[in-house]
Amino acid sequence: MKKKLGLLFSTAILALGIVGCGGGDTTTPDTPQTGGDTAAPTEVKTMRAGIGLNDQHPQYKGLVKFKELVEEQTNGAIIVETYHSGQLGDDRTMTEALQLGSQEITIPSTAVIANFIPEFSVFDIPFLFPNEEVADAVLGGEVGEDLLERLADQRLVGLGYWENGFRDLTNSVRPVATIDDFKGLKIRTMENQLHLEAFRALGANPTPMAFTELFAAMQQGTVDGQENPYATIYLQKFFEVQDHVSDTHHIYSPWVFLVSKAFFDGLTPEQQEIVTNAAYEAGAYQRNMNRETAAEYLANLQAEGMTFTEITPEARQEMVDAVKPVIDRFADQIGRDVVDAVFQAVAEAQQ
Ligand code: TK8
Repeated sequence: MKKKLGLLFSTAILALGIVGCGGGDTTTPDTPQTGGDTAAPTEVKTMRAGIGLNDQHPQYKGLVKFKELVEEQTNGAIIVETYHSGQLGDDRTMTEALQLGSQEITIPSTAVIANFIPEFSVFDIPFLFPNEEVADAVLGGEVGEDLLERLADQRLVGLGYWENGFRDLTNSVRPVATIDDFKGLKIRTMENQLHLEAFRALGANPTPMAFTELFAAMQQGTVDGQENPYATIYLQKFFEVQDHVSDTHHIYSPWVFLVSKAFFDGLTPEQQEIVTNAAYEAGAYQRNMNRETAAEYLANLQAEGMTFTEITPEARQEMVDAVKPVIDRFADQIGRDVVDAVFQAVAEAQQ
C-alpha cells in the first residue's frame, strides 16, 4: 500500500490543493482565506480515532504522535480527535464503525480483525514468533503486506502493524508454572476461535470477551484470569484484581492501524501520503516505547504484590506440543497458503 501511495503521490504532486470529498466530518473554518501555502485550509476534515486502552498506554501515546504529525503536516486541513479507554466502544464495534463511516481510525488486535478476514488469525498461532525481531521481519515483509491489502474488501485500509506485544498470563487462583496449572482456570480470551481452542487444549476453561468488559469480569470473579502484555497488565491496573503473572509469552500480538476506506479514498493524494507516513512513523515510535518499558512494567507488577513465575523451556515445550493439534485444525480455516507462507517467513527470518 505504502509503495503504491508513493507512486500515487509523485504523479499527483502537481495537483494543487484539490480537496477530496469522502467520509468523515468536514467543517469550513471561520478564518478568511489568505491564499498561499500557509493559508488556513479551505476545508477541514476530522478523523475520529478510538482505542480500547487508556491514555497512559504506549498505544495512546502513539496515537497522539500520529495526531501531531498529521495536523502539522496538513497545516490543520486534517484534525485528529483521540478517544481512549473504549469511549467509542470495543475493538470489534469500532472496526464496524469504520466500515459504516461513523469513525475514521481504530487500532484493534489482529485476533479481532480475524472475525472480518479469517486469514488474520495466522498471527494468533501460539508460539509462532520466537522473538520481536522475527515478528518485525514477518509483519514488515511480504506476508504482512499481503494481509494488509486484503482489508480493502472490508472497506478498511491498514496502515501498518503496531505492537501490542508478547501476551502473558495472569490469574487470581494460583501461580502458573506448567501446563498442569492451567487446569480449570476460567481465562478470558479475545473474541477469536483459535485463542479459545488453544486455551482449551492447555486445559483452561476459556471465555471470549471484549476488552472493555474485562476488568469488571476479573473484579467480580466471572473470570479467574486473562492474558495480555505487561504494559497492559500494569497500566490498566490489573494488579488490583490479579495475584499471579507468568511469562508464558504464548502469542506475539500485533495491532493494525485501521482507517475507514471511504474516508481514506476521499483524501487528496498528498493527504493520503501524509496520513500513511504518520501511521508508520507513530507505529515505530510506540513499538520502541513498548519495548523500552516492558521490563519496568514487569518490575512494577511485582512491586504491586503480584507473584512472577518464569516458564522453563521444558514447561513451554509441553504447551507448544499441547496446542499443535489446534493449529492443524485451524490451518484450513486460516488458509493453508497463508499458514505455509508465514512459517516460511519465520524460518527465513531466523537464518
Ligand atoms: C484493547 C485490546 C487489547 C487486546 C485484548 O482494545 O483485547 O486483550 O490485547 O489490547 O486490543
